[in-house]
Amino acid sequence: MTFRSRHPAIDRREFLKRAAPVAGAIALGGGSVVHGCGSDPSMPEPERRPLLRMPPTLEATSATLTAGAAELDLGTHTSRAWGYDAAAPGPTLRARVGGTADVRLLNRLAEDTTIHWHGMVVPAAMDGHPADIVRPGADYDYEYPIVQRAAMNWYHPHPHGRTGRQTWRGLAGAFIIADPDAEQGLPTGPREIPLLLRDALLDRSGQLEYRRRDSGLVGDFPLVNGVPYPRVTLAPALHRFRILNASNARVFRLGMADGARFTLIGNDGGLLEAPVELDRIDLGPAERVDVLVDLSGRAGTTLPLRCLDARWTLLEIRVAGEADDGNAIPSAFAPIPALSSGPGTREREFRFEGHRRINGREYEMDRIDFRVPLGDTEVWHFVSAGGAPHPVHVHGTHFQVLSRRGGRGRVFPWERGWKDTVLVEDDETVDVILRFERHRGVYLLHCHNLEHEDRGMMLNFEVT
Ligand SMILES: [Cu+2]
Repeated sequence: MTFRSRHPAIDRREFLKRAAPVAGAIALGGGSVVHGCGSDPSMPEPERRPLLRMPPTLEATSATLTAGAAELDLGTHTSRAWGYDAAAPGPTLRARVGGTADVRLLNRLAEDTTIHWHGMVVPAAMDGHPADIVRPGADYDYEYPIVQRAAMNWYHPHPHGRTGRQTWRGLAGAFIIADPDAEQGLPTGPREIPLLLRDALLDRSGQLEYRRRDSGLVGDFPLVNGVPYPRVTLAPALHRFRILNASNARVFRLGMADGARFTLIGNDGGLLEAPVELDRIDLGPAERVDVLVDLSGRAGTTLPLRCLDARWTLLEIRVAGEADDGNAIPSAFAPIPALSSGPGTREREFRFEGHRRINGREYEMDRIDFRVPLGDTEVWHFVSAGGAPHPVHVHGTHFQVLSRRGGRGRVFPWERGWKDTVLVEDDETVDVILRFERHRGVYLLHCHNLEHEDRGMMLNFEVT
């Protein structure tokens, strides 16, 4: 049975009746911990799981995205939300390496917004910088060539001080850059499945709720492509999952329930050099992984994709149907040349302090905090100084992770190759090497805990 939210009084009564065992805890809930979750979620795991939805697909060569109101279908009822083209998450954009993106944003919200193309190397004026604001009722044409490797990137708002709320309300979508040559032999079509993971909170009337929380807003139940605890039925064949952590502040510890292994093949910056067998991945906000799961020979079984530390079954995969010979897991992909430093390599240190400062400073939109010469290779050190985890994100290029000192003390398989976001936990320093090769102009370095970002944990730098 479902009910619609057009009559708030009835909806609220109905919701409280359905959610009676947990309703009293909602006002007290919403723990500030990033790992794990409370025991009284505002949307409990249902006995009958709703079907996984796929966001609609749009060719990025000529697209229009309208930012405005949307409805989130939670299975038991709908919640008001925001979305692109009335969908949360918004359409999955697709483009090819060597092609172009030409996307017009229509801002039909009642407040300023921008679109940032997370993971895309674009000219500064196309990057959705907070200074390039799009007013309510106004439009903006984002147009740029696709000059980077195939990968799953994503798009979301980046207006200063409002990114957390707008993204939480539902403004986010995947952007898949394809390269048929590099990706030869990998599952496509219905065997390639984008999974946008996030967490959420509902208020007492069952509506999606944003709360101000300096440490980062963490929800108490998961949404996968906008659906709470969904199920999907897949054929007994190899599948490719393109997974994005689109949450504001939660780290997802991904794994299969019975410890089954899966094959990591890529991350933020595209394919790794070789597949890696894993039973667990820690995915911080804004990070992506590209994973193969072999369902052949598993017809009639059910595989739960779990968030291990929150103890959520994010997605129940039911295997059914005819087997086909399909795809095999490749043994290797293209080599990734390592960036290397020398005696003259410039180094910079960035200390992420508490919930709002980098190197003692809060963000100011008109201040350039440092300058980087185009084409120079540099080593940057990201230091956690309280308030972690800090998922550190660099605009305008990708980097390679050299080392992690202190804390977890190692570079994980999902941090190899090219990255644009790296997770820095308490007592850690993460060293990365990078080079800006494409565009001059003003870009951002910031924490992708969106509440940290909104409170000022962000710097402007200019590539000169
Ligand atoms: Cu942070």
